[in-house]
Amino acid sequence: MDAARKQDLPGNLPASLHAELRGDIAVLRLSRPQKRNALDDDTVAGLEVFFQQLPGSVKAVVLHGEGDHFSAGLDLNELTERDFAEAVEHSRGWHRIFEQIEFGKVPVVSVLHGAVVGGGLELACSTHVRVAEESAYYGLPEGTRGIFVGGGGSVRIPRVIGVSRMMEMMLTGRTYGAEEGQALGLSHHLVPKGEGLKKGLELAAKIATNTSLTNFAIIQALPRIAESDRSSGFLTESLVASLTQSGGEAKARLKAFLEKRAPKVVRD
Ligand code: 1HE
Repeated sequence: MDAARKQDLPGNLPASLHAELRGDIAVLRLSRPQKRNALDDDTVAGLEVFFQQLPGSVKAVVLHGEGDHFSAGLDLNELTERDFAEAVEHSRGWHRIFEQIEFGKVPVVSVLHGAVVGGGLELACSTHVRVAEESAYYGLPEGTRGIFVGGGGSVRIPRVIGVSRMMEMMLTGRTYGAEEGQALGLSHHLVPKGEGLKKGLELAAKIATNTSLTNFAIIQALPRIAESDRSSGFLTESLVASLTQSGGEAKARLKAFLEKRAPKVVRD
């Protein structure tokens, strides 16, 4: 790895996060396998530092987990010590930080395996592209623990699988396996055990070849358009489409296609 570029990544991360640069892709690993990558305050604060301080040279992020599980969710040890006001502040903190992931500088690909539960699923659902290994399973044990989602799960997860399904998961403690999760849209790609990171990096590399303006429009404008009323959505879409088309890189890419110098669309 290029040592000079590595210094570009935030150096002040907690031990539970490991970051490295692979070209223009930043790879962030949840590194607390002894606690199944449970998300304690230090780790979540570290996520904020990482995403806030991402250098401009980074075009996409891959987020994955060390050990047998992506994440066991909120660190339940810390939960027992909070009063009402602290709990609100804690939840609002997760909201702010996960918003930075979803509406951040660059697309984020997550690689899921083993337990993707509670806050781990909330974190996964704030990423843009999700790759699951066959070992992945999804759950929302909050219901059975006497608590509720607090990391934006009730906003994001219904947008992926629907309110009814999320409600049933929380009420009954049901988990979905990797294949079911793939069918439901919890993951976009399903790969064999041990191949998630490779696939995640491959997808991130493809994403990195898009123009920055297009990636910006996709992660910033698309979800907002989808949630606005139709007439505002159509107007915003026209403005964003015109903005992206006016870029020099877009013009060059369209010209390359018309001159038969650009690849055709091929079936994967
Ligand atoms: C933890 C946590 C945790 C493990 N907080 N310490 N999330 C949950 O309810 C899921 C809780 N965890 C589990 O169900 C299991 O740990 C797993 C299925 C994920 C993995 O099982 P396993 O057998 O591989 O590991 P383990 O033996 O249960 O756990 C290993 C250690 O990790 C152990 O600590 P040790 O000191 O006894 O070795 C566990 O206590 C610890 N550990 N998960 C704290 N979550 C913003 S709101 C979000 C709300 C939520 O996320 S609620 C859902 C919480």
